[in-house]
Amino acid sequence: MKKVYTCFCTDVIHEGHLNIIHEAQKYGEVIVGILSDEAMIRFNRFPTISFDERVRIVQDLETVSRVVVQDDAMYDQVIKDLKPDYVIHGDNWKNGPMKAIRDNVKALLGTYGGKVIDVPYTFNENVKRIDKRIKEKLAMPEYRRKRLRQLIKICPIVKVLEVHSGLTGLIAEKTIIESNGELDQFDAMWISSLCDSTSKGKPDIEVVDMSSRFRTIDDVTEVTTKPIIFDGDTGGLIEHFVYTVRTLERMGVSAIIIEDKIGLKKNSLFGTDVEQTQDTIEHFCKKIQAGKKIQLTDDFMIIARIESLILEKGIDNALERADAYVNAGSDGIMIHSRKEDPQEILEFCDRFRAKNSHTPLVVVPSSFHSVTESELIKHGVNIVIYANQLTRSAFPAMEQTARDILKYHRALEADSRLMPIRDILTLIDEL
Ligand code: SPV
Ligand code: MG
Repeated sequence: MKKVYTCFCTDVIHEGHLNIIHEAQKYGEVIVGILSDEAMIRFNRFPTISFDERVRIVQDLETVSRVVVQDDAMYDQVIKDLKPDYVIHGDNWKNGPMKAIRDNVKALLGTYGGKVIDVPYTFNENVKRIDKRIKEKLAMPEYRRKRLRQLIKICPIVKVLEVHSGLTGLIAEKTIIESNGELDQFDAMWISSLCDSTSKGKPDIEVVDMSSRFRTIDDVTEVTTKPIIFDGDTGGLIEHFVYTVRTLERMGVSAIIIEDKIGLKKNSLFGTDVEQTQDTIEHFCKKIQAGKKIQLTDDFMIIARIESLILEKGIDNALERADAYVNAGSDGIMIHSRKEDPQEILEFCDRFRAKNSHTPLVVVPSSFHSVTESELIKHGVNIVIYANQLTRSAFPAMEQTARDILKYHRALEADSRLMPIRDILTLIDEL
């Protein structure tokens, strides 16, 4: 009997999947691959049920002869192991980022005479409704909040993009690319104090109040499902910080990062060019402890950000603080630097990891931007935040358009760089 293989990355079996199996049966015995969690989050979205449950719902189908694990969105290993005569898939993989997967499968099967079967993709009202339900479940506070901890366990490094509006949220949510045969997307979103303030035309000095910052979170959560890390600046007074923690937790935010500064906060990338005061270890530990005590779930994370390198106090000072903050209950450590050379950051990470193998480490490579994700992984970093690049790319593009309209007294000259009107009209999905 011929072997027909298909791969599912789904939390529910709907009529589209049944149709694929039905078609597959016409060609031989049906083997279904279940995409691992690790591969699914790069390729599609976070699963709403466990991997074992996803295996079980397919195993229960009488029409499926065997279920196997597929560890990678690319089929290389599974095709090598199974040598299927056919690989069957919905024809939606003929376009977009998934085309690379189909091309790869076709080439692999071609080496021994196997064939690809494309079946018309089922995307009727019923399937659309199921798809929407799953997305909405992922967006719910109780699901979203715990996802950062889940991602830290699953991902070699959690990739986080700055967002400050519904629109930038959609970019973090939906951008998926294929590069060198791998699909990739961001895992989470960073509500940066710098970019949230900048988008309101205000300096990054905690002048944009918490109500306004929460409003930004609302705008983002309305249109996305990915988890959120909130830039809490200094966290403010301890008496105020506990309220911030409660609100964020209720909103479904996964983590707050607070920096060990006190008084009038200025952006860290000014370094010692402006006056900035580091908090005492004792006082900052009290703030962490107060936050940890007030939170209601085990999901929410309070991450301590160390400013010792920014303030040129050296790695020993940073390590002493890291130790104290972890002992005070901090769920993670963010270490920051404004040097272009990542050496200092990497040395901190190595020395921290030598003593502490488990506390998540976070870095924000705005100045030391040459460092790659794979280098950071080697040095024990768990979360990388691209903290301001979206804002910095949008501003010059918008400014250039404004200049061109002024210069030419019409919009024609700017138009070739702009998104087509049709695309902007259809960018936002309606409910
Ligand atoms: C932010 O994005 O607001 C940050 C990171 O706090 S940095 O601007 O590098 O200090
Ligand atoms: Mg900030």
